[in-house]
Amino acid sequence: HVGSRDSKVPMLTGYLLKQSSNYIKSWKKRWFVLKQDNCLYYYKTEKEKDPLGAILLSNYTITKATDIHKRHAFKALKYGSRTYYFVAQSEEEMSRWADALNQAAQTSNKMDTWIDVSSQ
Ligand code: 4IP
Repeated sequence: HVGSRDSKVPMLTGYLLKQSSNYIKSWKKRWFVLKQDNCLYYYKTEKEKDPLGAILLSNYTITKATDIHKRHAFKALKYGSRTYYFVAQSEEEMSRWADALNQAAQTSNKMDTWIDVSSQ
């Protein structure tokens, strides 16, 4: 489901695999919701009300993950922060997510700049 910026509808939702940050590096299937606040929320299932976590996309860069041996893998990278690895169900799903997340990351970058400038 794809929403537009002027509605309360999430920008993008769907299931992705997310790699755990520990040494086990297990893959968890999670329901992801990209919201208007440029945060990416993830839930155990789409029925869950409380998210397991949220990723503030500001200053993240989303690229193909060529450093892992999985198809349709992409990552979210930010200097000094956790690198998130994701796997989509198809190449098309991957680029849909990458585009939406990059767009959200850029929007929140601009907002950060604006906040920084105005608070000085
Ligand atoms: C867990 O791995 C899950 O991958 C968690 O993901 C993850 O938390 C944990 O990382 C990681 O230890 P195991 O179940 O194999 O132990 P989820 O929250 O989606 O269930 P996040 O949410 O942070 O990826 P740590 O580093 O947060 O503990």
